[in-house]
Amino acid sequence: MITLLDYGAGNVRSVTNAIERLGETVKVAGGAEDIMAADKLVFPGVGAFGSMMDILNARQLITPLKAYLRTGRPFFGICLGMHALFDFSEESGGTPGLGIFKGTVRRFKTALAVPHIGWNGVCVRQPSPLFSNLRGDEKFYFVHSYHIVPEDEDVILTTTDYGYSFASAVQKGVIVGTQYHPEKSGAAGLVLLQNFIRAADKKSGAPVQLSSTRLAKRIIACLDVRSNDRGDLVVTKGDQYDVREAGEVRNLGKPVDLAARYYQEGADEITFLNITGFRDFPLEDMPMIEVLKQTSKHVFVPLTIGGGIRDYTDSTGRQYSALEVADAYFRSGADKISIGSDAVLVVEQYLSDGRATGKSAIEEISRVYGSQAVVISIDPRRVYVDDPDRVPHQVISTTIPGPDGETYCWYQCTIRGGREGRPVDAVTLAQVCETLGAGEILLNCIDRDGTNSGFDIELINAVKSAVTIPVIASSGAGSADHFLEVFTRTEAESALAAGIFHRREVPISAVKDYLEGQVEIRPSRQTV
Ligand code: 1PR
Repeated sequence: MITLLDYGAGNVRSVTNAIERLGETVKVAGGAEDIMAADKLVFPGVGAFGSMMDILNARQLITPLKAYLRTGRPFFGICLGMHALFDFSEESGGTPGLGIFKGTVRRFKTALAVPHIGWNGVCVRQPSPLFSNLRGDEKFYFVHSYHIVPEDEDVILTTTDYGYSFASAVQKGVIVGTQYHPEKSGAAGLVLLQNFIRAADKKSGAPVQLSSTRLAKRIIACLDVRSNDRGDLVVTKGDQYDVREAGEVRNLGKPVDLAARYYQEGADEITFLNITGFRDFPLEDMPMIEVLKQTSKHVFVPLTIGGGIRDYTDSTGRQYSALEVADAYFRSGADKISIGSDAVLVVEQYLSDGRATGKSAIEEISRVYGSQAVVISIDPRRVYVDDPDRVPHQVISTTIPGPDGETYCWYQCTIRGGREGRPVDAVTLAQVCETLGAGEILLNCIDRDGTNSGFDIELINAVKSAVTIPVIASSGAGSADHFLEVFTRTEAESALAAGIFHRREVPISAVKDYLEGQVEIRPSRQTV
């Protein structure tokens, strides 16, 4: 039996699912007695360091945790659960940590995008039971803005490079911690977790010793989900956002089945977009919650969910906040939520007031779950202009002229699934959302969606150069070569596609095999 410490703000479902998949039972620890009775304790942390320590304090869990850690029983801290072991974190001023390891937790200081999101490698610095049956050159899933800086170099189990080398795992006797998420790192992550559970006492050296690591470009499969006219929840796909063919909603499969297939084929991440979320009440739209619960039982890579994340009032007059909607999604297995329409309205308000309210969905969700959990999904379309000075928007010069030979355009944001254009451009939207606390941009393009004509490189470069958070390039992929193009002609951290994967025109593994050796990726051989 594995005891899982749940302090209420994290996604413990994924870790529970991964442990149960390995045939072990999980007891979720609610109080001090559970901690003291545990044989093996796993502490997955999500959110911000300060709020985590405040909750542990308020629940009087600090003393039992320290006592547990002193008794020589196995402990596995994941991400923030590892940060908690240190003296303090820059993330929260003076709030002390558990002080089991001497050292601090610092914010990344690098010109690269922060948060550090995605699959990166590890340089294994000492023999460890955790690396039994692993080669040592696998990639694991990271998502964080802060990293540990141990005073004692001897406790460093692995290092990883992101702008510079940082400690990505620690080990001291039976206490281990990883910055990466084993529960989200596919097959390699499950082996790591199994090694902890099975308690290999024997330390084993990884056969491959990397001297440096590189973050992989991510390949993301996107599932646009809605009910069809018969009321079945289906994966659909639009042509420039029009999902009907001969009057019927296109039906390309069942969400849970398709997600499982993409996991097997090597997707680095899976995104569900509830495309009618703008008009449905998400918490009444329970099928999406069920889709997440079912998917997260079998799919051990990050899951993002979007659609309908906003404040709303239901038919009985009860009010829900966007944070409550997000809470429900995180509890059901989501790692990130994505906000579309609401982000545009928030940015319009911000631009008109000249300041943040502190109460928008972006601000509230990122405050509780961390910026890395908040993705902004932008649905822009090109608007051509003759003269860049005649519109109050960020205009680009384009090599793809407009219908009247215009050589400038701006990218108009839309809401309600592309149905309504708004007076804000995609570049400004991305910048303001970053200021408000968003951690990633999912950059769609209505002009390219479903066309198989390749990504809009000009759009991606315009947005990517305006923000410091990661950007997911989306819309238009029609071949493996389009992925090579987007990764060599832009700085996008990941690329997302839907149609070519749903129609089996190019499987994810074929995209990866094509990219291998040309672009840093998580190889398909690691995704078994
Ligand atoms: O506005 O917060 O409720 O969120 C709704 C979400 O649903 C938004 O993220 C929006 O992008 C999405 N959405 C709404 N309507 C549609 C539609 O297609 N009618 N889908 C829609 C957006 C775009 C991509 C697509 C890529 C790749 N789909 O995600 O998967 O363009 O496609 P391709 O590779 O086939 O070209 P809210």
